[in-house]
Amino acid sequence: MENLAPGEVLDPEKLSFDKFREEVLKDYRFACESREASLLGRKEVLTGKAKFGIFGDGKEVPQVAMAKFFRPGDFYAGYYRDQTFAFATGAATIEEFFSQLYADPDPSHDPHSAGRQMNSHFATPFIDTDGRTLDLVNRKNIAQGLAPTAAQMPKALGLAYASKAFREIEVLEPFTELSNNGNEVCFCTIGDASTSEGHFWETVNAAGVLQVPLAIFVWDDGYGISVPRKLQTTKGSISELLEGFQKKEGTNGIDIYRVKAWDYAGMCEIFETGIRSARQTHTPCVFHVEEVTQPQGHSTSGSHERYKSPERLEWEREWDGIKKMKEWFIENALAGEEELNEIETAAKDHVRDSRNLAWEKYQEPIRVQVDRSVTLIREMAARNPDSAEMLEQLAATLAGNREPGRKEVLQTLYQAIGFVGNEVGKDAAGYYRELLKENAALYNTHLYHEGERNILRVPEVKPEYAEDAPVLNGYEVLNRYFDRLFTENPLVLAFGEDLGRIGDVNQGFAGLQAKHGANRIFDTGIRELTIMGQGIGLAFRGLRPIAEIQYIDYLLYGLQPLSDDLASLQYRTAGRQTAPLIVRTRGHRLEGIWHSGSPMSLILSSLRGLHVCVPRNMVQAIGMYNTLLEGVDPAIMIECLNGYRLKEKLPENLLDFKVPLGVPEVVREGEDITIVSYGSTLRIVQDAAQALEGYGISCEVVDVQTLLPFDIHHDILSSLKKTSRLLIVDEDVPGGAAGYIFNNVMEEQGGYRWLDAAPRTITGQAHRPAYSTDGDYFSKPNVEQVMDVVRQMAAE
Ligand SMILES: Cc1ncc(C[n+]2csc(CCOP(=O)(O)OP(=O)(O)O)c2C)c(N)n1
Ligand SMILES: [Mg+2]
Repeated sequence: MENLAPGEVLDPEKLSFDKFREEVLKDYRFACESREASLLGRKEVLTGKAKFGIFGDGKEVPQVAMAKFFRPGDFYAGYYRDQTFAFATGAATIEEFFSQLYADPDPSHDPHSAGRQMNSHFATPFIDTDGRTLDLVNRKNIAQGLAPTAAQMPKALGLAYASKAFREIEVLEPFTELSNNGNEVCFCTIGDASTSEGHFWETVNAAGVLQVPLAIFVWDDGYGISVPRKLQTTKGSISELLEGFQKKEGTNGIDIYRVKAWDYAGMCEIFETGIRSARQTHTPCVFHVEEVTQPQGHSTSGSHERYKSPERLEWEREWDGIKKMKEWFIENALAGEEELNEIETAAKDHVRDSRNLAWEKYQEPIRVQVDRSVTLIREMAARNPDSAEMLEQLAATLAGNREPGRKEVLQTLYQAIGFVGNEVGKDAAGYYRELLKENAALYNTHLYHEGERNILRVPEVKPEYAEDAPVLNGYEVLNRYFDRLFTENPLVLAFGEDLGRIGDVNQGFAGLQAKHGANRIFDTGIRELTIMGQGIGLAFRGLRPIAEIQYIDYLLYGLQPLSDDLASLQYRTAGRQTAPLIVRTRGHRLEGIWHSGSPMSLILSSLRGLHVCVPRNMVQAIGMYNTLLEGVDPAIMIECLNGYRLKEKLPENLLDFKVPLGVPEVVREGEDITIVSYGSTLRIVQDAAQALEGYGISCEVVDVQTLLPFDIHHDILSSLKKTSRLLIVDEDVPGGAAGYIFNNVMEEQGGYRWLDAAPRTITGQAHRPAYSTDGDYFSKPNVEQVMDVVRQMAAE
């Protein structure tokens, strides 16, 4: 195919017959290899060499057709059925497929997830080890999938939206390594049953409104595990249901196509049409791929005979895509049965060899560990005749294990050392510790970026103030900052509900859309889930989006992609992918049940993998934005809702000063008690500290500034060493973020050793905050409460 760009459309009339034949036979080979990988993969699970398997059998032919139109620069966001697509696009090899199935933690064996993901979750690198974005426009890009159904949808919207941004935003023109005039299509796949999720509908609607090059392939095999289509989809047809979205003359919308999964030639033709239009005109499309089969059932966890009728099973055998593709070759005299049989045999051999190689590579380092452990245990036995028999038994069991894991090695060593003690078992204990370290590197790394752009390497730069520095409302300080930021940094985009025209509900962006363009600062529909997805996708593609959740109380609507996808992304790709999205929101307290939330413990539990910034005012927030933009990790910024109208001095070095993450600030020095807080309650604490002076109590007030990372230098401990008393104040629920801080100071920092009085927390009430001033006073921490507790503690 030397005359064709990779992924370019085949036109039989332009090609010689031989070349055409060669190309379609290659597709047949990919399909056969993929089927073999599914069959063998299932066996590996059933014989115990792998723990779980989910395969793409039955979906091979649509995927080789789809792969033909996937070009360098394009993106894929899909789910666990798409191994054939990964093979056909060159994103994965069969050997890698098996390495992932075995959970091989060596990233050179499973480069997609370093053994951290279940099988068929592929990923191509988006950044290098130093955090630099790669030349994505020259690569076929696979955004790693995830198990939650339809979770690929929100980010797919963002991946497609980036093409629109690159095409329309003038200041992005120089970034030719990221985009070629927005010609990149995002290919998105989803199962028929998963279209029942809200994620699907919100994404389709947003794509129809925004007009972005998103191509959605629905693999309709009639089931979501055991639940049939008629219980999933109104009228039993997703394409029929989507008809109202159809784009017409003079409207926006999407194009909807219906194809049959066994019709290779028909799919090639339709996919080509839809993808070309998406690429050129940014019209989104949905391909409803019907009559897909699932020869081995859903996964290795069950058997489909339990819920499919004998007739259905018979139909699936008859309409198997590979069988039909073979018939098509023969009917059209493209190849004879013998030639096709040879391809099938070669596919079997190749898959078997790849599997063997993957297994050998997976087992090799473990066998080295087994051998060394057995030797060490036998040495201990020689030196310790009393325990020799038991030790020999342990050594023999480990040596005899035909499929040992790292876990068995460590368990055996631990037991053996237990028999003889650390003295006799000195060498084994040393080896044990070495292995713990090695395994921690394999299994517990890459939650955040660890290379050059590690956020903790960003040094502090203090704000500088002119003598006559203006004193402005907090929102005005932010507004000046965003204006400068959008002037200097072409990669930033900001969007959310009411963020464009009116410049957000608190005017941080007021007037900036008119100045910097409606394609850089813009309004979205009310759809928090896909606003987050839009941000994730844009960040994947090398941009620096700031995506808004209007009030933190509405974070729950957008939490799923943040938690499942964004927070786990660097971990589950072992650092090969990141999406440095900044989620901007506002919270803590204003008015009533849904505008006063401070759900920090919800965030702390669900968003490990993001940084959590809780600035006390807007200048601190700006310093944190600047720091975040130096790194490549995602983050959430919680501005104080009641802080926008507080007066602050405007720094001169607006774009340059940086607040380091994980470094608390002592905002008031004192001797008698350390009060730790952040965000809006910090002001309450400061007022209380001031008033407590009148009672002769000297309070040291510490602003933690960020909850993740948390006090990396143990500054709170230093304060505690001086005061010997600790009070933590915030407005999350009891035992929420205050409990988290408590745990950090007591356990991580060993703070309990310095206490002269019982440590305390003051938090919001367990119920939601009641409406109005009195409701706030009795629902959230207040000055008198802080004073009262401090006075009690001082008297202890
Ligand atoms: C949010 C969520 N709920 C439930 C599951 C369990 N689950 C995994 S696959 C699946 C069925 C998906 O069916 P479909 O979308 O048709 O894809 P198929 O597997 O048939 O290709 C379910 C319910 C899940 N992974 N995520
Ligand atoms: Mg299905």
